[in-house]
Amino acid sequence: MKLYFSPASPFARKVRIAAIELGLIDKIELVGVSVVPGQANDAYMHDVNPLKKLPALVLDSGEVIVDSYVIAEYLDELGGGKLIPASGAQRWRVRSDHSLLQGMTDSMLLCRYEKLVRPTDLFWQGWYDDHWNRAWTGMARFNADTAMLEGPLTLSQIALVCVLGYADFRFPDCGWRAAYPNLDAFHQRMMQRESVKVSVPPPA
Ligand SMILES: N[C@@H](CCC(=O)N[C@@H](CS)C(=O)NCC(=O)O)C(=O)O
Repeated sequence: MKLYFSPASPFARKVRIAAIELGLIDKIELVGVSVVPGQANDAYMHDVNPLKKLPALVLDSGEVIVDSYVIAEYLDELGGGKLIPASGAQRWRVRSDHSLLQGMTDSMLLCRYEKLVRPTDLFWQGWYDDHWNRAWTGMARFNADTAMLEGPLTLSQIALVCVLGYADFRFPDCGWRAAYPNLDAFHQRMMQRESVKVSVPPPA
């Protein structure tokens, strides 16, 4: 299998952590790709993902799986279903938490693009603040969820560590550790895992 990724992508990081935790990383070739809004990457769009988004997983059959959740779900099935509970309340909780975290990551990425890509004179502060507020309020939501933070490893915990790692990477002065001490303790615990440690985004 080939995983199209970037070391900076929080969505791709989630898939890499899941693959390591599931014992599947040796079956995956990592292929680095650059995708930036407003910049062409016709080869990637044509051959892999018309949406020009990372990550994408190409199976040995040539079939392409897109969206980090779907890729993680595919890998989880292959690896024995350790990260997404198979049924019942636990399953919907993990999936719903994951959806929240996915939305928080999307909002943080939109903030990043607003500053990095959009021409400075078109910068829209109210829109930026609105999206940052979604990520920040989401952090408060998870800071209060000690059952989730202290429970067994799930895909939603992996998604949360990727949100926090992305905050460190792109918004280093946002102050999430001081504001959310439970998330700080969770992050420190998660950083003891090799999968989390080796996938920290490299310094920009
Ligand atoms: N829902 C997608 C989101 C993926 C996504 O937005 N990836 C970013 C990189 S972190 C991307 O490819 N951005 C390029 C673009 O939007 O042009 C997933 O979970 O895989």
